[in-house]
Amino acid sequence: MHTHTPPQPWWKSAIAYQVYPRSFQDSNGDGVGDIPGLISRLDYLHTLGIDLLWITPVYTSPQVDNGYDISDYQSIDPTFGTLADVDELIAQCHRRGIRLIMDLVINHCSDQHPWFKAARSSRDNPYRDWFIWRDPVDGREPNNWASHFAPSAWTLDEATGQYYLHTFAAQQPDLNWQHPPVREALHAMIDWWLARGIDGFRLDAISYIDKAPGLPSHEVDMPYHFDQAPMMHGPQYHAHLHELHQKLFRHHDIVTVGECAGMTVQSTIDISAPERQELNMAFLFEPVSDVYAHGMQPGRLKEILTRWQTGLHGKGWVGMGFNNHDQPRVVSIFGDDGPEHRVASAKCLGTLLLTLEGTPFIYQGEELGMTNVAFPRIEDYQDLSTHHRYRQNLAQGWTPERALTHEHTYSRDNARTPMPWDASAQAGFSTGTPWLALGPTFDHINVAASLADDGSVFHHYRRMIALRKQWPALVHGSFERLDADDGPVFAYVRELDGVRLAVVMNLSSASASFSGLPAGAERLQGNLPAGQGGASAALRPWEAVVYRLA
Ligand code: TEU
Repeated sequence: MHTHTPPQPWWKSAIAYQVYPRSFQDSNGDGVGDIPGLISRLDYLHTLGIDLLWITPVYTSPQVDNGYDISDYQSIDPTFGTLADVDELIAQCHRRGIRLIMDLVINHCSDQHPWFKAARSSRDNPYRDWFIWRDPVDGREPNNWASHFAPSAWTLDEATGQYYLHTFAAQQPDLNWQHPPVREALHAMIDWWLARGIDGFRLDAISYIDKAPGLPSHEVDMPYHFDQAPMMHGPQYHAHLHELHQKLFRHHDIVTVGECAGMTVQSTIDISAPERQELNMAFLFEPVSDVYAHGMQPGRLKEILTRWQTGLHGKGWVGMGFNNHDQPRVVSIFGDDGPEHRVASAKCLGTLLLTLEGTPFIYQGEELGMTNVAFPRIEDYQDLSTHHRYRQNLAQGWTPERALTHEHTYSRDNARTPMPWDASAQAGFSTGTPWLALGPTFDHINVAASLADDGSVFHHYRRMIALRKQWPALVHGSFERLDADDGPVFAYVRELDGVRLAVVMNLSSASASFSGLPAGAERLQGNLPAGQGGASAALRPWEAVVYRLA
């Protein structure tokens, strides 16, 4: 049928799903999700229709940052299981036609990793240069860089009298990528994982592996200033990525996805264009960052998505998603999570995700329309970045109430509450006490109820996934806007080889009208029962419809 399309790599048409293993399914009653639990739920993911699974870190770790502080890259934390469990997970995924990618956290490791323990043991230890050390300047930090999770990006090692650099928590020292033995050790580790049969990696915080030469202070005269610019995209950045590609990635049929900060269309092309031989794609974060900063404004979202869709087409590729384990729930910040519009807005946002160019990444529970939680006490939150930000906000004079309310909206734990499987005690997640409390909505927002209800968010995601698999135009087609203003209606056409699909949606909780749909459009899928449709349609709140154009 679509004979003009050149062969395309499988990962462009894949539908990805992210699992946060700690919160997905516990199998042994310790309150923490694990790999056997995940394996027991693969049929559910298969029913949804996904074919690429990304799991966040399950390696041995003190769990200061829930596994993003790794103390042994080549073993599995007992909380999650064993290497044999991972082998079983790979096999069970592959049996279902699901590829598995793992998190690659190589900007930093744990301060409990043997490399760092050796490095800090003395200034002349052979591992010293595996990390980034500087002498104090005027009795304090070598520069004014702030960490994501601590006031300063530097911590003094009292015993040896020098500071080490950590872009994230003090327990996550940055590896020194300028030191060749570091790269060699990481390459050997990556090779070992690829030989186990995994299908690729999500590269954590990868933009930070090369810093500005000389580690210059920010010009702002503050003791700790948060500005990522000099902390990333150093002169060797692309060379390091290219080296990974040359030595490792290109020898396997895998996919590589970068978690890159501060990306533009051009810098995404520079990483993901095939001829660059670096990564296959980088995540698109600008929509989420913008809604964070400005609240949901349809006009802004439409401008951002249009710029990326048209700018990358034929040149680069993104991982598309509005949710992950670091972000509040998409229905709560982009949509309307009140009782009246939660289901429609979650389905509308799912329609958006699954009709844009870029490999869609669904985050666990998004397909249920899971919402943010509002825990009553700051102690109820587990995430270290939530506590860091709370302390910072108190220090600048906020009341505890205001600082807590802020976390109700922004805490990473919004995304990390356990997956609600049914309405039973602990939602079928665990027979023990969950490590993080369930959201209060699990009595009605859960998997069992969603599977049983043909009108659920789940079934809409399932149908939209099937539609994307059926129509390559939704994956590879060009993008052209049909609406021309900054109002709530977002309408666009995806076209490939003469097949034209139109997507029309109302990104608001009020009715809207749209008159730009060409006559004779055939409705393929909608998120509400079919209405009048036609050339001059009234769109109900959060209505989203996919049409085939004549
Ligand atoms: O996040 C990298 C990152 O830049 C984060 O600061 C992110 O912007 C922030 O969490 C939003 O609140 C990655 C992981 O996704 C995150 O979970 C880890 O904590 C972090 O790296 C350190 O490994």
